[in-house]
Amino acid sequence: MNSKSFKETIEKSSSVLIISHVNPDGDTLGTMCALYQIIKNNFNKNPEMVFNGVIPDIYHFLPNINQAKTPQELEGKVYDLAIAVDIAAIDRMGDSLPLFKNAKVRINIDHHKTNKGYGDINFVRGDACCAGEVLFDIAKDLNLKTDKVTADCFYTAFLTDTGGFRYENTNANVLKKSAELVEWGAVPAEISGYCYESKPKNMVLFHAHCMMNAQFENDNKIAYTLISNKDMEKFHAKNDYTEGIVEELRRMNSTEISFVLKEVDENTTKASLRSKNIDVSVIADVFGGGGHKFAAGCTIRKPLSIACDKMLDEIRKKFLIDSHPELDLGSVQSTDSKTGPQ
Ligand SMILES: [Mn+2]
Repeated sequence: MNSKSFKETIEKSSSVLIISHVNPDGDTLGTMCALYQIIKNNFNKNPEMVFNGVIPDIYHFLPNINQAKTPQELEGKVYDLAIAVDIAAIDRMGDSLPLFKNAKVRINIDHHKTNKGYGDINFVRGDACCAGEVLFDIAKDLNLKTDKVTADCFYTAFLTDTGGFRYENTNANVLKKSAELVEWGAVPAEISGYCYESKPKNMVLFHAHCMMNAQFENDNKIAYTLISNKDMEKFHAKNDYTEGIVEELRRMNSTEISFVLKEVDENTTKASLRSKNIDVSVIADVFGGGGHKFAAGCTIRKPLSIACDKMLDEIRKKFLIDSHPELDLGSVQSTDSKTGPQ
């Protein structure tokens, strides 16, 4: 899809809504705020933004984020144009979905390879490091006016979706574009400080607790932890406190696959998976989820401990094949001997 259709569609829409995904992260929020600023700067329109769930405290520094509204506040409104950012599948819109569906025209800006192109106009590029990069390229292509506010928002998307410029999606182009954002006024140390050095004390202690409860299988190649609602209550943990734990488990030199299972209610468990070399999106897919090769997630309609057995079973089933000798699943121990978190 060419950038001209993006420009023309915005030009002829008098009301525009930008939609971010449930459990918002730095990419969806950064891209949403960047787009908000771009539309104000270049099209002389007042777009609206909608978020679902809780905006993590660390992202409250994002310019204009306080303008974002909840789907409840916007209920019943019909927009000329709705733009989804960083949303792999429509169910990731949560309560914002009716607003997207009811809009006269829908644009989909994303970088998830599993995105099926649910918009009327789709800008989906699996090669981009973040949804922010897809929008950045459109903005450059159209020669749109940008400023420090836009740069801060874009930089947050680039920084967080590349794990601080460490993941495999970090390449020369990503770094060149990030350098350009610094030229526009983004200050790397400042934004890294907000994103990575501002955890509340309870969150750090909660992470320590989850790490102490970690379980290991297959010579420590599979690392995981279970988080119950009791654990959450004990640390007064907000929903976003679970962010980063699955990456911490992957950080160990022995880990090939890490996952975190979080109790939603007695029959529902949320799973996050990470890996170093193995495509974990195929595991998430088994449970109706998806994501990227090395970072995926899903919801399992089972209680926490049963979901855990199912997850381990699926990992074994998928990778108990010759093509993954690195997992050496021959040495898997029985899951019966596990002790879960108290
Ligand atoms: Mn993203």
